[in-house]
Amino acid sequence: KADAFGTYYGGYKTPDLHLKHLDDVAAAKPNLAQVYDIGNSWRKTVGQGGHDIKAICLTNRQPGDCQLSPNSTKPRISIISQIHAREIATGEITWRWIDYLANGYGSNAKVTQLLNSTEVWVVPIVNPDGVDIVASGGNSPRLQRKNANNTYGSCSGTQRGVDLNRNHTHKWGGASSQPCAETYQGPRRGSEPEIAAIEGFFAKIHPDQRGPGDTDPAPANTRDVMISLHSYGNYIIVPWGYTTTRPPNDSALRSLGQRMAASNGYRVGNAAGTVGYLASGTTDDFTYGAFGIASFTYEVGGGSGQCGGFLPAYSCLDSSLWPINRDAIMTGALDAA
Ligand code: ING
Ligand code: ZN
Repeated sequence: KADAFGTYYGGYKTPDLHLKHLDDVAAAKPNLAQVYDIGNSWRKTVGQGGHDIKAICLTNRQPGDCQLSPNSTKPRISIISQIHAREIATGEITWRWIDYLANGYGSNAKVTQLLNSTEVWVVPIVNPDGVDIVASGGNSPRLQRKNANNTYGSCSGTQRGVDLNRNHTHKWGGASSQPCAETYQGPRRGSEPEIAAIEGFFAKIHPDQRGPGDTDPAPANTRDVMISLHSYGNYIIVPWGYTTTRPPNDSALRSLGQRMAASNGYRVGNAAGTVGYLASGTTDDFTYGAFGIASFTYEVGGGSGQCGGFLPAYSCLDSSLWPINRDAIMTGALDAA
């Protein structure tokens, strides 16, 4: 299980440590950072432990900046990670991204330019209950993908839970309806508290351009960007996930995807053209479909070797996973700026 420092498997952090980190950064850099509680994990909603889900906003704060309101003066980029618990490199990348911005402001020219012009929102742990399950394995992390909701079906071990990246409300319903499946979509669109939290958060910070029902897509919001970090495969995935049909903004989405991929070398395409399967109810389909935001899923890391798979050695973050993805995210963020 997690050690006394709240780390596991060579240095990866527990949800408690991630939440404390956000508060520590905001306390150390009050002019740059602000933290918001955006909702609860499933276990917290049923009184079985669990966690808050929190977002941090980073910018060179002027009056009116970093508010949970759609009327920002600065463009916004959001980066979220560990919606799938076992994809442990992704939370470590956002941890380091937060520190990189908070510590680099005023000394690193790109960071300074970014935070002078843009609000950077980060939700490092979207699925904290799942990450607790992963960390409970200590040096043999448990490969939990889904959340911890055990009220659907009678499943055992890591079969329990809802795949939060199939539970979003836009074009929901094309994934598995079997509760014990890895890609169980849940009984209803947005059924899970983690998805209510993250969707409610996005709806607070972006003008809601949804048409009636599932109208595809919202009018383009060419200002804001969303990146959801997953692993693995070395891909930058663009909408749609639920269909092979290309969206109206396809060429603009792929063009920004290619500019980001100049740093990490990842292959850019839709789900069908990268991972090779369709996925309904994903985060990027939701933020693109509901708000018209340029939305991307990164699949960080390859499929084999000590830096591949769901559990890359912690040292892999230093050698490749962190620097190449930091620079790719920076390209996307500066594009918003
Ligand atoms: N991969 C993503 C998944 O949720 C994905 C792939 C993301 C497809 C977004 C389409 C859209 O299955 C992992 N590793 O979770
Ligand atoms: Zn994933």
